[in-house]
Amino acid sequence: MDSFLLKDKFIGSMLGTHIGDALGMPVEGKGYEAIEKNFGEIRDMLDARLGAGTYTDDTEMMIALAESLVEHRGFNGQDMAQRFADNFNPDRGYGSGTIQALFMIKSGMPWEEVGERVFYGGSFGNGSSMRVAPIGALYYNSPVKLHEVACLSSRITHAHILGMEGAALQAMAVSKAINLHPHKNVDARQFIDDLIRSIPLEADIYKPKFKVMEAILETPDDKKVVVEMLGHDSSAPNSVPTAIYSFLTHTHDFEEAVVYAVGLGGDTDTIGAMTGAISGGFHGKSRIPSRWLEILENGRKGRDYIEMLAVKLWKMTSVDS
Ligand code: R7I
Ligand code: MG
Ligand code: MG
Repeated sequence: MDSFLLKDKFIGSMLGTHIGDALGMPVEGKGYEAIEKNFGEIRDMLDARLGAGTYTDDTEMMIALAESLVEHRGFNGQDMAQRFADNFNPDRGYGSGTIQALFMIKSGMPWEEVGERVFYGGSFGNGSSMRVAPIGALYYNSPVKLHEVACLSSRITHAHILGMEGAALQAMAVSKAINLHPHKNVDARQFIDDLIRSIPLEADIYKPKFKVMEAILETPDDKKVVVEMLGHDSSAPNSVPTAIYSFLTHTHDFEEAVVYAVGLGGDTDTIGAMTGAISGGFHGKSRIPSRWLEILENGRKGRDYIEMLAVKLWKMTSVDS
């Protein structure tokens, strides 16, 4: 793949996370009917919480994860855990299990011991899936390494098998999108088949979901069925497949994919963030609407900082290969 296209895709995937997160943030927790009734389609970032275009825990954790990968030229569990804890801003809205994990890290507990203590055996929330765009990018060319690092990064806060498999699936979906040419049509069934073949799925939850997904690929406008079948809550099994579906049913356009994901209601910032990561990895930053890029928060760790991290990850792939 052309190196500058690859760079555009790395940036697209990480800014895509920020965009989906910020677009979905104001309506997190609302149903699709309530969103339709009160807002119609959400195509512009609304002023809520810390302001229009601001990110939540999804992007804040992605930033910490990317900082750690860059600093250590790969995975370092203790450092990544520490960065999650150091970057933690409670005003951004974190899941309760992750807050517990971050306090255990802050108290000095070794990172390998933290994840399993959350919810007595590990969380299956989507908190470790929403932040993995940098893993999908850095290891776009090394699926075995991608799988290993996605699982390890999840273990820090989400040690449940469903949390780890969700993170691995989401990271692999990002890497597959990065590997596809943005001007060619995507074969959705092929994408799904490749995806489930590339992750060793032990738990019996994701595979049947992907079968259902194949059956409803032609009817994305029936939101009731999509939400009933795939889910839209903050567990990984009820949100990672939903994000992949949002991308696969709207591969032609970044904006349409993310607007659709947010319009499904429920965990809108996170399903938006994960869809944005995949779709942004497919299209690249250059095909993301400029009105969205312009409104993203851009303070010390905002839009430009995220782009800089993406460029550093891209440079790591060209040096190593
Ligand atoms: O996964 P997590 O960081 O939450 C992420 C969500 C995203 O929507 C963010 O935007 C933010 O709003 O929060 O936090 P967790 O608390 O680990 O998991 C999220 C939810 O998954 C929990 O609140 C539970 O409802 C559910 N969950 C579990 N419930 C029971 N038993 C996850 N694991 C378990 C479990 O083991
Ligand atoms: Mg969030
Ligand atoms: Mg959320």
